[in-house]
Amino acid sequence: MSSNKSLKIWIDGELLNQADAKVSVYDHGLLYGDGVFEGLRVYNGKIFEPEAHVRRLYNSAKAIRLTIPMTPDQMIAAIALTAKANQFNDCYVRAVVTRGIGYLGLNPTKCPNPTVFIITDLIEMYPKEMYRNGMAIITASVIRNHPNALSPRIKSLNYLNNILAKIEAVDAGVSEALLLNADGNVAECTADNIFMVRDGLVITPTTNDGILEGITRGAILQLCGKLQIPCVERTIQRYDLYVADECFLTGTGAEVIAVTKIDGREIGSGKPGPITMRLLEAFHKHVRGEM
Ligand code: PXG
Repeated sequence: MSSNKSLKIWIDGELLNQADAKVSVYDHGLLYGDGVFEGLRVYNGKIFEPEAHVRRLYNSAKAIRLTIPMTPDQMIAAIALTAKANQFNDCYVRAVVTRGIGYLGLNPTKCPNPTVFIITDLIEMYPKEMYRNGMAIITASVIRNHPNALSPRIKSLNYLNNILAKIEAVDAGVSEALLLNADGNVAECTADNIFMVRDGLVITPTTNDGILEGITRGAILQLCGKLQIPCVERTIQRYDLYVADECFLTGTGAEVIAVTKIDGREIGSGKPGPITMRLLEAFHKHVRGEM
């Protein structure tokens, strides 16, 4: 879903009409996927966890030796301004920082000015029935990027790894694909972190398993604490998922969604489990400041 109205886009300090918001074909974000981004949400006119998102954005930039030409506070203000300019009370936000305009060679030091743009729009990641009934996923044949090649902790503009897995999901007629890491352990899905529940314990892979440290993942771990649901970050294998009582995904776009089938195997009862539904409800309250 995306808004039909003509949007205002924030680009390099200006709010432009959508039709006028353009980047150069010499921008290294386009030529090489050289840049970083964030996906955020605005709920009830308030940006959800702005500090955590902006911190991750600046850390991603630092890791690729990219200096964002504004302060984190200015970035948060620009995001708020863009959402307001489009009269969005609830929306999705994409904040992007590219290496900027250079020439047709890789050298990023030849790109003096990073490009920054912010898009706010409506999104619906998955249909409503899927939240009630759960989703099926498959394991992709491609593995998650090795941390020593390109760390999955960097939210870079290079999403080919995830896109190749997403294509496998689409080919299999499902909405998401699970990626394993180079050790064969469970990492994450193409745009979501993964959790499982076994005997009342909520388990999610560790940062060392090669994942993006999701903001939603962090919120769910905190909510488990508040609700006194035991949870751990621990390396898990695909077998653990197959025999789990419950499984769910978390992400800015998806929020919390139950997984009821993995590689053709029904998970638990084959319906969204009670802990998943409790956490989904708690998350909805949390984003609206009610919890
Ligand atoms: N893993 C990966 C690889 C992601 O890209 C997450 C986990 C979840 O992280 P957050 O911080 O969102 O809880 C992501 C997030 C999109 C889209 O356009 C992708 C994400 C978020 C929002 C929208 O498909 N990725």
